Amino acid sequence: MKPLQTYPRFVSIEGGEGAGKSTVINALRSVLEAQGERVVSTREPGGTPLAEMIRDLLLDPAHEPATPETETLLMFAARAQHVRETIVPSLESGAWVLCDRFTDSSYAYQGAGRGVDAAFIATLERDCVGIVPALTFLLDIDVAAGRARMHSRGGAPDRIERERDEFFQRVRAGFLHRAEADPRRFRVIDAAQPMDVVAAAALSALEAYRA
Ligand code: Z5A
Repeated sequence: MKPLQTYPRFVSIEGGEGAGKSTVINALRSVLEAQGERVVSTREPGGTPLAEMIRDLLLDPAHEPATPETETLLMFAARAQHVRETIVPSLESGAWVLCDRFTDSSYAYQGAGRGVDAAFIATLERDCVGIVPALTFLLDIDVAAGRARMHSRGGAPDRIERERDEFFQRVRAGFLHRAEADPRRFRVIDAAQPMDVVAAAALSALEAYRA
């Protein structure tokens, strides 16, 4: 079996709704850039023009409901494009890549959340993606607290955000299970803390990782 390749500057940020991924990405980016590093911050699904079009298909509530398999394959179609067009070229040019979600989200949302077989996801990961982040921050927050943040931010919920709490509870458990299984890669941060505390925890974990 072909092993997944990793790059030391490939960092992903994961978590449920309203966990504060954007806040953490901005903090990591500022510190790295202040130290003279080149940083590419990107997101999934998305990160290239074609992958952003797939994102629109995935999140638009106007479409007919996607089957779990359709949703999974579209996530991986977007990711395959993103990896080849954006992530790998950036890493090979020496930049840091800060990725808002990556394959762990597929294991959590489509696997734990929708019941798609993890072995099928692992096959897609190996054959269509081929890489894994070296460092992953999991911003963990209680489902109700995360949803309350999103609610106070306003805006119409997308197709996935319309799911029920039980779905998001399975997703949260799926993320925690992955973090527990791979403690070398994951840093779990209590995202219920104030923003500056969450950002400081991520920055100190990044510094420890680089040391
Ligand atoms: N998805 C999937 O199913 N499978 C996959 O493989 C992938 C994705 C890759 C889009 O992702 C959807 O795709 C997502 C998973 C699915 N669906 N859901 N649900 P997304 O990342 O674009 O969507 P999101 O998770 O809903 O992201 P977000 O809305 O931008 O959340 P965030 O980046 O974690 O949060 P934020 O924007 O930084 O903060 C949210 C609000 O909370 C904002 O008003 C902040 O000011 C506030 N906030 C943040 N941190 C704090 C703290 N610490 N205290 C108080 N308030 C805070």
